Amino acid sequence: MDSVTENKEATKRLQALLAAVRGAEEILILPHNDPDPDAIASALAVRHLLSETSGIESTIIYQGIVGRAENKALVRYLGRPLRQLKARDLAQGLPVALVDTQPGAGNNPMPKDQVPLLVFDHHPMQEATEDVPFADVRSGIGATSTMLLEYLQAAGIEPAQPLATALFYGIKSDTLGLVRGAGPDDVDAYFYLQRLVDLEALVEIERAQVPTEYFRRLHAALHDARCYGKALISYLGPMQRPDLAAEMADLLLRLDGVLWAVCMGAYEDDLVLAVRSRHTRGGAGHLVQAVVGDQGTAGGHGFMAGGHVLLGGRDPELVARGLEMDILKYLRLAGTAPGEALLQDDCA
Ligand SMILES: [Mn+2]
Repeated sequence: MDSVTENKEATKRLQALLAAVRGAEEILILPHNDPDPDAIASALAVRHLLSETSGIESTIIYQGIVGRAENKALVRYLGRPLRQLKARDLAQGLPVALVDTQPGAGNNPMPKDQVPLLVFDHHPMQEATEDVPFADVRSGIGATSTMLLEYLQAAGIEPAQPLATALFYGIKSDTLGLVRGAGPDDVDAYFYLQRLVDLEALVEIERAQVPTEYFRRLHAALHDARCYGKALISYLGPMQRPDLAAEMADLLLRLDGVLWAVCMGAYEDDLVLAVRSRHTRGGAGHLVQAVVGDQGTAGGHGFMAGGHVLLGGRDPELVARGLEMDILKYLRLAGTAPGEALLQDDCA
C-alpha cells in the first residue's frame, strides 16, 4: 500500500474513533492484566490522543501487577501514569477503552456483561469484539504502540519525549527489536520514534536492576528445565510475581535447537503458564489454549502466549506435571524421548 492510501486509512480510522467518543467526558483505559511496555505505552497514547483531540479526561487502570524490573522502571520514568483497579471503577458505568487486549480474551478485568466503547489490539480477533462500537484489531501488526502512533500522526500530534520513548520501547520489546512478528508498519513507527527517544532513560529502563527473587527463580527454572527434543519445559515453584514465568521462558527459548519453551510457576491460587515458540508457524497461543482448556484462561499470539489454571488448593507441582504431559501430547512428543535435565546432559 502506498503512503497516500495509508494516510487516508489512518485519517478514516481517526474520524471513526472521534465519532465514537463524541459526547463522552471521561473514559477508563484498561490495558491487559500485568501490563507490559506495549500495553502501558498504548494506554498512555490513547489518553493523550483523547485529551488532545476531544478534551476527554481518562484514567488508566490495570489489574494485576507491574512486575518486571524494566516495566517498573518505565512506569517510574513516565511519572506513574497508571493505578491499580478498584472494585468500584467498573461499576460506575463509564465508557471503557481496552488496549492491547479484547473483550473475552481472558486477560483483562472487563465484566462479561459490559461492552467496551473502544478496543485497540494486535492479537487475534475475539468474537465478543464484534459488538464493540469502535474496534481496531490488526493481528498482522507487531505492537499496539505502532497502531496508536498512527492515530497520533493522523491527528497531527508529535509525541513528546516520554510518550515517544514509551511507544518505542513498546514496539522494541513486543517485537524483540523488530525480529518477532514485526511488519513494515512497525519498522516505520520504530524509525519515526527513534529520533524522539530519550536514549539515556531507555538505557536505564532496559538495564534496570533486579531483585534477589529473579536469580532464585532463574536458578529454579534452570534446575528443573527438561528437554524433550525441540521442547523445553520447566516448573519454577512458587513465584513472587506472575510474570516471572514469561521472563524465564524468553530466556530458555534461546537454547540451541529449541522451538518451544514452556515455564510454569505458582502465584497465589493460580498455576501460571508462559509459552514461547520459534516455530515458523508460531502456535504458542493454540498450544496454551489446548492444554488449559476450561481449567482457566489462556491467550496470546503465535510466538508468545500465556495462561492461568485455577489450583483450587491443589498442589501446584502436581498440576504442572500433569500439564507437562498434556503439552508433550499436544506437541506429539509424548513417549518419543524421555526428558533430559538441562543442567546434566547436553540436551538439544
Ligand atoms: Mn502488545
